[in-house]
Amino acid sequence: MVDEAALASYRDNGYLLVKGLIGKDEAATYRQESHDLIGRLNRDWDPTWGSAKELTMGAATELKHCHDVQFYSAAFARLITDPRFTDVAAAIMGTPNVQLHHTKMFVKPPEKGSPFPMHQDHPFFPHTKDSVGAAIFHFDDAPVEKGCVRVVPGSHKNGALQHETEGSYHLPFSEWPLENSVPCEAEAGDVLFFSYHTVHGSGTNTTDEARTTLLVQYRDPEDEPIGDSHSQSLGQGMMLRGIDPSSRALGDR
Ligand SMILES: O=C(O)CCC(=O)C(=O)O
Repeated sequence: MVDEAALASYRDNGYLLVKGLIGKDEAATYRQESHDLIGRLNRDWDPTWGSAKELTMGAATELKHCHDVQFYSAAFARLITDPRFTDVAAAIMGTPNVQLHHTKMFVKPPEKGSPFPMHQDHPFFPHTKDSVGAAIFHFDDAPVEKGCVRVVPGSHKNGALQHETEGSYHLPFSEWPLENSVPCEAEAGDVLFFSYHTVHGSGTNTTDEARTTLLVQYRDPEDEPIGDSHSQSLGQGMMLRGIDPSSRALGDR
């Protein structure tokens, strides 16, 4: 569980790195699960944003990923309902109820793991009450050189910002350079929480080791999506903690 000082820091900065939320041995097991899954999928589609080339001076980079991992391995279903995680998400939102929006596992391959331009998650899936948050589980260490996630502290207080749309939603590079953000270096087992209004991105993995993470987007079940963008994610609406007080019929989501 997080204490009041940590919650105050989250409210102030828009992010919170929770050290050792899961153990290093557990993280190593999930790392193996992730890499095994990527191997089984054997996909050649690369989700690197078109706009990422602006950060690599045109050099090609690579990203491996899987959405909705809990539909491929029960280990991930256990992780996203683990109270060590859901208790923090609940405390951050100030509600006992935590609902799944979607999950997304990323492996940034060695030497050329793709960066992410600075952006908010808000334009991808806006909601009426702005409760939506991300939790990034680190399954291996993520120093700056591995392209750790970077944030702009306090940027969530600006609310929704205008994004450019070419090559995925991103903020103008001149106003929001990656270098001006704060690197959130993490160790295996750490989890980074941030609001969908927090401006964030990440650098290129230039090391000889992969960076392996699982991003879980969650929300208050009483927070309604605006429009139906991103509503196709499998398992969206699953309760991770507590109940859905709205008790909307499943087909109405
Ligand atoms: O994993 C990362 O480096 C950043 C991912 C991200 O920002 C996103 O998927 O919105």
